[in-house]
Amino acid sequence: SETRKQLLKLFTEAGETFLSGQKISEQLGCSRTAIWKHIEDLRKEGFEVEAVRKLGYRLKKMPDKLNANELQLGLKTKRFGWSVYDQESVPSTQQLAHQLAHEGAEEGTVVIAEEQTAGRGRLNRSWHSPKGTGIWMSIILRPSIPLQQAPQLTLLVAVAVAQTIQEITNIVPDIKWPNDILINGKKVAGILTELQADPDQVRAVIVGIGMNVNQKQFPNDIAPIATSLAIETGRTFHRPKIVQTLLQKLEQLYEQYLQHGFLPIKLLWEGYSVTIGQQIVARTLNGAIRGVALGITDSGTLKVQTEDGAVHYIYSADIEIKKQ
Ligand code: BTX
Repeated sequence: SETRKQLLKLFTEAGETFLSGQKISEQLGCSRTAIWKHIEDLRKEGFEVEAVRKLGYRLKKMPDKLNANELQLGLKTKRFGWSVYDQESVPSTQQLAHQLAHEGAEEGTVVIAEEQTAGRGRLNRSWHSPKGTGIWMSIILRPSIPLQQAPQLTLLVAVAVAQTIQEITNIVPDIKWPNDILINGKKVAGILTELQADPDQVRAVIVGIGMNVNQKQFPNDIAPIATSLAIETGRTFHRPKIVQTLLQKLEQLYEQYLQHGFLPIKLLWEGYSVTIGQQIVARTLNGAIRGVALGITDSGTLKVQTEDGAVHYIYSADIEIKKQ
């Protein structure tokens, strides 16, 4: 309800400060009994509201739920995240986002779920997406760019994810070309960019982001290569706050990209990159290429120089970085 929204707004603006029942009822124009009832409802939803005699109320904790209410409370973006499809469980948020994009969903539309039962990575690989612990979301973009520039968006999203992790945890993560976000060499987040396109123009980009947040452990098959923010820091995190930060960073970088092109994004990306200058093996669908990663081109492809001096341009591959 509108009162509930206003009450939450008052609480979040007040921060650590107590609000008296008197003040709240004046501001919202309803009785103290009504306020008390709303506070009880919030508690049932998982909000922790502290009440101290003579001082009043303050909000101690918000529920760690990824729904539209939580995501939009205090959200500072202009467009991203103002249309949200929140789901308890879906096969894949990508699937639903594709469908919505086909139906004309606007730019910045977000699909988010507590759990994915068939989360996917690149090349039909699967993405482990257990309930209530990570961020599994897709966002719809509609840039007017030619097809060959689409890989730039994967790198842009990687920068947004890296900046978000840095802001939330103070850890500077690494980006491994094109789409892995690593902490201490282990994957903490992955990005999947898929297109809906006409022959030469992008109609929609469906950006899938998976971030391991509060998991304490992983299934055996990925345990050696996967990590979460909780494992790396020993803390747990409020996921809606992370999503808000991510949407803000994404929107900022995306606007910068549309106005000034890929160059500023490329510079930021290079700052997080662990690929450039390394001896690597790039496994592509057409075989493996061994050499030195020289850098990324202005379109976002990876430049690799093999021992014979030849330079290869790689659009898509899995990269193994050789220990030196
Ligand atoms: P990728 O193909 O680069 O990585 C997939 C590989 O990563 C898997 O084969 C497995 O080895 C490993 N892996 C699987 N699950 C995890 C995990 N939770 N943490 C770390 N490593 C893992 C990366 O693909 C792109 C992933 C995008 C996921 C998002 S979630 C929201 C959206 N919906 C959806 O179905 N996919 C995207």
